[in-house]
Amino acid sequence: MTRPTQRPAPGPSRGSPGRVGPIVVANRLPVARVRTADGARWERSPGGLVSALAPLLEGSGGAWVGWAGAAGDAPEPFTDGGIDLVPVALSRAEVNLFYAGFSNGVIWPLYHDAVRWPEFERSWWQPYVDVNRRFARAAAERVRPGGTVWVHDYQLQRVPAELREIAPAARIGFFLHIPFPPVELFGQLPWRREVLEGLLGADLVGFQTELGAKNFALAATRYTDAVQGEGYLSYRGRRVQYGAHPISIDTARYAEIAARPSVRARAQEIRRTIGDGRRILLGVDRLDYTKGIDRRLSAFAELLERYDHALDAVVLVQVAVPSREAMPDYAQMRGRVEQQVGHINGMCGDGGRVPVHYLYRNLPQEELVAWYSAADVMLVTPLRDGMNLVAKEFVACRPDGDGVLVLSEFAGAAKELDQALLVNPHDVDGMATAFEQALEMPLAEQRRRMASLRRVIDRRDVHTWAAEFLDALES
Ligand code: ADQ
Repeated sequence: MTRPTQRPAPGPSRGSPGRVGPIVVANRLPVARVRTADGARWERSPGGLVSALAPLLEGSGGAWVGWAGAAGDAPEPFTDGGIDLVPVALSRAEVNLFYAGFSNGVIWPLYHDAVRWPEFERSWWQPYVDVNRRFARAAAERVRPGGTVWVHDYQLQRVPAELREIAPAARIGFFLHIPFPPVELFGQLPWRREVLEGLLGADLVGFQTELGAKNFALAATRYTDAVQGEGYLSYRGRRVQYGAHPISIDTARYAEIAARPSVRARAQEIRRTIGDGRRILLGVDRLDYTKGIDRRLSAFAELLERYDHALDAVVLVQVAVPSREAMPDYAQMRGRVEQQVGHINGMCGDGGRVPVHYLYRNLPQEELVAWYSAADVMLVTPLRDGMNLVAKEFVACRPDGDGVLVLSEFAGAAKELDQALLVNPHDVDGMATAFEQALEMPLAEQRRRMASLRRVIDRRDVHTWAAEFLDALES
């Protein structure tokens, strides 16, 4: 794991001396326990959320409330890298019922347009409420009167209301990292009112896109006594702001890594060895059924059929990060993807060269950036995605301004990155055509599109995102 570089917080209002930092509440703490030769130690987790929020918290009187990742008793609160960390305990049963069950078996599929059927298992709801209450209590113990609490994501939708009960003077923000579904789908949820009431405990509810924000407001006015105002909801005598606050990446950090001589050399090596005269198409995803890896592989197989001498022309590298491996849906998905890779390579490979390289692992950040830099075409084709940071990371790692991004119109990122080649990930033929178009795109057009994409992530990086959200919450 790489340790994110600490950057000063942007803007005059953030991180200023004497300013009290927020209490961040997220399912996971920003550190993970790693084994070492002489025991174990905490290591800062990589990722945009951690690098955006860490500078706001360090030595600020703020804190991060979250689960440390192991079932059973929680460690005592401690400080790491200048951040006060407040571990919340989850029993083995709660990891199954609250996390794997309700969060990932009901909310995750339902909010991703039910691309898998959500299991409305009744015994999962109460553990979800109980665990959310525990997170709220831990936050309430830390927050000062009038202080700010920023709650994150779909595992903790009841926290704002639970927290308001016990800390009514707090400023409470909630950000949903995944989509908020259309009301016709959301309405299927047997606990729809309780979930909405949970969110309505916040002063500001943020979404990745305008559509998510609209879906939420419609559901709230339909299933609770919230009343629509001009850009806000009136709810039980309070004003609940809501809106789109699209997350971004640490653009400067990715660009800096991509410019390192060692990374450029590694990218050259990848082109020479894996590319070997062929154009490289790249996919990088958590192995999740929402990411559309299977349909992408089908579209690549279609492309191979269309190309003469395909084996000498193109290669697909699919990097898949292990994810939720204990859940049957995920294990099946992995099996299907690996079978498909085997099938394509068996049909089209020649013993020496294969058309698909498949890596099932986490990569160190420098290695990931080298892959982004080496690719000719980046394939980001989820069936539904809140944002998709991989699309933005690819753009940040193209210092020469070449390369093509093929992007699903169902990723939140498509709203901002509209100069990508947008595709419908369900349309295998259409995707194969877009892959062809990407491979044949003249360099001048690649550069023109890439410059436009780059402007988007230069204008709004993850630090701007965090600062804007907190400014909106505290104003
Ligand atoms: P995710 O569903 O996890 O996030 P995404 O936004 O693509 O999806 O983020 C994945 C992260 O994992 C990226 O930062 C990427 O660099 C990293 N990663 C991918 N493959 C890797 C590999 N092999 N090795 C190491 N790192 C790898 C959820 C939502 C998204 C939303 C984010 C942030 O589902 O829609 O964009 O939160 O809000």
